[in-house]
Amino acid sequence: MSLADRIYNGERAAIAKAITLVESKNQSDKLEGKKLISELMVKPGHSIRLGFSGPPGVGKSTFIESFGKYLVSKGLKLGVLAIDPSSQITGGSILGDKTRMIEISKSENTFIRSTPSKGSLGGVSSGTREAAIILDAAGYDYVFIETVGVGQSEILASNLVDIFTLIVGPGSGDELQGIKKGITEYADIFIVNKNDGDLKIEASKTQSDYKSAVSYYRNDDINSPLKDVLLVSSLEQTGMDEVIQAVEKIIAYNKEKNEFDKRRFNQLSFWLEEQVKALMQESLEKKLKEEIAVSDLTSQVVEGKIHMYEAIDQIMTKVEKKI
Ligand SMILES: Nc1nc2c(ncn2[C@@H]2O[C@H](COP(=O)(O)OP(=O)(O)OP(=O)(O)O)[C@@H](O)[C@H]2O)c(=O)[nH]1
Ligand SMILES: [Mg+2]
Repeated sequence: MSLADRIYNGERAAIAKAITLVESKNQSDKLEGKKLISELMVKPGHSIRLGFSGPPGVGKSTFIESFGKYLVSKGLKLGVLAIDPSSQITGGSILGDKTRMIEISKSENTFIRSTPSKGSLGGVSSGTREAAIILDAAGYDYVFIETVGVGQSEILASNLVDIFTLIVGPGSGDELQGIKKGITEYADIFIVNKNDGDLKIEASKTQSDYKSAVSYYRNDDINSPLKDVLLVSSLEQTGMDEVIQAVEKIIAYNKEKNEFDKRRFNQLSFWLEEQVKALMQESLEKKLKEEIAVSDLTSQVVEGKIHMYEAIDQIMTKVEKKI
């Protein structure tokens, strides 16, 4: 049986192998991975992709474990793709997040992949998008993507998912200032985690801070389910009903407004553009090295034979000719 067929059958070993292929830096693996993804994209599954981002230590992994358990208890299949900064130290993907998601990783209905963030671009690793396609084809209902919030990465992560969620902790009012413009624009749902014990009062305060901060970005439709601010405790597994309800409402709303398909279309076109740009840059840099004597021109600049800007013009003329 082909690898694609084994994935359609939901075979775990096949999924793991396929994700390894799309994450690989090896040329022949890459080629095989591309063929596989092309095959899988012809017959997509039905999964909804949810992105979870937020500052380090806010409880993203704990939330995913807790919310994941909740979904699995409802009979749903869940795939988790985590970009794990903690495994950066060991360079492996086994010791990090998996230990924190131990319970759900035991379930037959979950597939968890934790990728070290080393070498990844802004928190989203190359291969995450492809891994989501693999899990979708394998029949998973939800695919979660966890990324650490470091500026640009959230914007990249929001480009991979149907719903993008920002998780914050109680009392993150300071961050609010910085996040206001960027992230609140991209996030569809806000979750204030750690709403338990002594932190409850602070969590409620954070919720209202966020509510007023995001009110500016809410659309005119008062019935819009977007940009709601929810309170949860991942440790006590409370607030999970509200999260799934918010997710379902947004999906239904976006589908009705044609926004759901539009987002996926835009994401695909962003992907195409990104790939072409990367390939163009690669090929131009190669040409620049091989055929255009940058160091010669540099010497001429140093020796005062030509000006810096003349050198740049000369290079650009040559580059344009190549294109
Ligand atoms: N009180 C309380 N603590 C929590 C809750 N969720 C997570 N924590 C604690 O917060 C700490 C960080 O949790 P993680 O789930 O590792 O956080 P993270 O956001 O995934 O962290 P990174 O992946 O390192 O960015 C741990 O000590 C958790 O036990 C919660 O709901 N309530
Ligand atoms: Mg984590």
